[in-house]
Amino acid sequence: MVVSLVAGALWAMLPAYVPNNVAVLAGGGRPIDGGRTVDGRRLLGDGKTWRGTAAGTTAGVALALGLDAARPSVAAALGASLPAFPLRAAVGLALGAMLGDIGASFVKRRLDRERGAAVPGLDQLDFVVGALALAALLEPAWTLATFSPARLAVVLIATPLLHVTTNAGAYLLGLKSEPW
Ligand code: CTP
Ligand code: MG
Ligand code: K
Repeated sequence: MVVSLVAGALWAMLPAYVPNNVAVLAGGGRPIDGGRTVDGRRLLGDGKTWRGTAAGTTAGVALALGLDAARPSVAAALGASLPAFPLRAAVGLALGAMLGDIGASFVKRRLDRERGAAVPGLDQLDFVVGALALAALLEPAWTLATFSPARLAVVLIATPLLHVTTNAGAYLLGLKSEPW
């Protein structure tokens, strides 16, 4: 019961978790804002690049396709009910996660925080909000059925914990310049 709930919630969110981590590995090159500033502050900053965003989104969608292929055997092994990903849901979760993170950078720059500055809460949940919002826009019935209130509660509790640990790990491995 609990295993099924937690496994189902995390499985549903995996295509939204992976894009940010892949962007860290693939990032670099031209920033999305092209260096533009508003009131002396960068629109988004050098931490949001075309390459990172494209690679992150592609990885999230590819992962969803892989999860679909693995779903029957994993579900049977765990005795859990796991969601399948229609393509539009996969794109919504992966691209939405990237857009949520980009939106947070926009907000951070308006608050005069430099690239890399930590904003607790925003940093850990921006991509969750973006992913769920774009999935809901592109595949509303699937999103409503997949993210039941119980799964949503698991997502909101587990995501900040996972985000903090993976980013601290990436920092210790020298992949990321800040531990958040
Ligand atoms: N990254 C990227 N493109 C994105 C998101 C992330 O290229 N859309 C890469 C960048 O190299 C970025 C790193 O991943 O520096 C870490 O991502 P994140 O912590 O989101 O960016 P920050 O550099 O901390 O910048 P910000 O303060 O704007 O969040
Ligand atoms: Mg950061
Ligand atoms: K971020």
